[in-house]
Amino acid sequence: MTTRLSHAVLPRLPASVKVPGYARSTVTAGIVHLGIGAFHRAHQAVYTDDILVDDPTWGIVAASLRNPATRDALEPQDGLYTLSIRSDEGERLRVIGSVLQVIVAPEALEDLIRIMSDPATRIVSLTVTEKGYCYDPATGALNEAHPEIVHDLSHPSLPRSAPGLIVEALRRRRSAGIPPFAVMSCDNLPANGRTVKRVLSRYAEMLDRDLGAFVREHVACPSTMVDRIVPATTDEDRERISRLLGATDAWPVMTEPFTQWVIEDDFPQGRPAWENAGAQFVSDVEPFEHMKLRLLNGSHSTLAYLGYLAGYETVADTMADPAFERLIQGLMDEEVTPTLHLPPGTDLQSYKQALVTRFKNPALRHRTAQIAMDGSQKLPQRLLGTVRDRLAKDEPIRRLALGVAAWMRYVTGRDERGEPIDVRDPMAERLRRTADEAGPEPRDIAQGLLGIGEIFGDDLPQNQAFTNAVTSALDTLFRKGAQATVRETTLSSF
Ligand code: CS2
Repeated sequence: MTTRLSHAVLPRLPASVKVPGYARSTVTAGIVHLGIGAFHRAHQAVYTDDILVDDPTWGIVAASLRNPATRDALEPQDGLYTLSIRSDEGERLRVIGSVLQVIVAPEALEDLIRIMSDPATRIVSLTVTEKGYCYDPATGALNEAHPEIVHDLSHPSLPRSAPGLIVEALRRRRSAGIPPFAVMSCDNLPANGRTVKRVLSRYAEMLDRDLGAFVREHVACPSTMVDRIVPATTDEDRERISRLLGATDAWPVMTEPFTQWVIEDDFPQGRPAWENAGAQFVSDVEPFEHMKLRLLNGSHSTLAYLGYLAGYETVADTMADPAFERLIQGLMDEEVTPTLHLPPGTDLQSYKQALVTRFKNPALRHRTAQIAMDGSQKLPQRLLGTVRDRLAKDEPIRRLALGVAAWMRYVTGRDERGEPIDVRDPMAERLRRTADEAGPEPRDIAQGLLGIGEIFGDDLPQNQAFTNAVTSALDTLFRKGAQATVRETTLSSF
């Protein structure tokens, strides 16, 4: 196929493919988005695409902080890409036009900072994953020894990290008398607005006390809860979508019908009317965030490690095993639910039922290995917060402990058949070393890994109920394997 997806081919696409309902030539940039991965393109970019008809001043200039792959795919197609919404009812296609330009930060750093410093940019949003915040996952404080932070502190006008970039742009705006943009984190961090604010103000303060105070007092960082499952695109997806379009799309994005976005309404320079596209503006995101991080992401990580170890490639394959479904249902109902303060009006039963259906979506090939990535950055907000709340009330944590133990088993780097696991994690080296040095005994491996304060803090390693539960689950995992352990856990009474 030779024709490439672009403006010129939009009128010739099949009628079933939804295309932008606005003239793209009239759209101007109002948002700079850092970290243009598939998630952003299936979520915030779609809500934005919906509102551009009414207000074309909110186009997105997106940046990749490292990798040129997204720019290379989207530039030849005028920034357009296909969103494929998949379920057992079939596949719906929609072309998204809200991304006007993709900048690769290391190649065009000055251009990026210049656009961020422009008064038209009123929001800087981020999906840079947990590790992109250069923070300590256990405390949420800036990791001052992080190599990129160390670099940026000594070269503040040539930043490599997301905090470094944002603070440099804020500094320039301040000295030019331009009000700061709002910084909107769309990552699965705990209290993502407060976390990004803490990281930015500390970094700014280390550069210059006044700048630190300015960021703390004047930069709005609304918290958000984002939700949509977005498996990585495969070559087979690329071929299928291109065939359906009749034009090549080098990087379509796969997703599910469900989507949710809850945002704290704190945008001093204005914001798009995303509520017209289904977003909810609220004054406190935390109840939504806890519900989502603990139920969805906590289950996801548990399924990812146990499912991978049991030899399942995707979440749907794992959930098709009744023992795993029972485990997740029990985890949500018995262990997570009692820790939640629900958002007003929530029907928790339907929410949880919908989660099970979403996990089982046979049309989404969401790989367990994809979710297993970066566990050191994910565990605290997905499982350990729930663990702490339950320990404080002397409540049982067997399923949560099994999730943590499965992560430990996974990061040792060898699967149940002795094959290597490609552990992708900013702490992979240290995790592997810690496990190797501990030797073959599960008890020693658990003790070694529990000693990593950036993940478990100072409190959990001291808590006997926790260390015993994790050690015993890890021991069973090593002796019997994931499948038998899950079966046993879901059959024994609590
Ligand atoms: C997943 C999330 O990869 C992961 O860690 O748990 O990306 C998950 O699919 C999203 O948070 C869903 O909103």
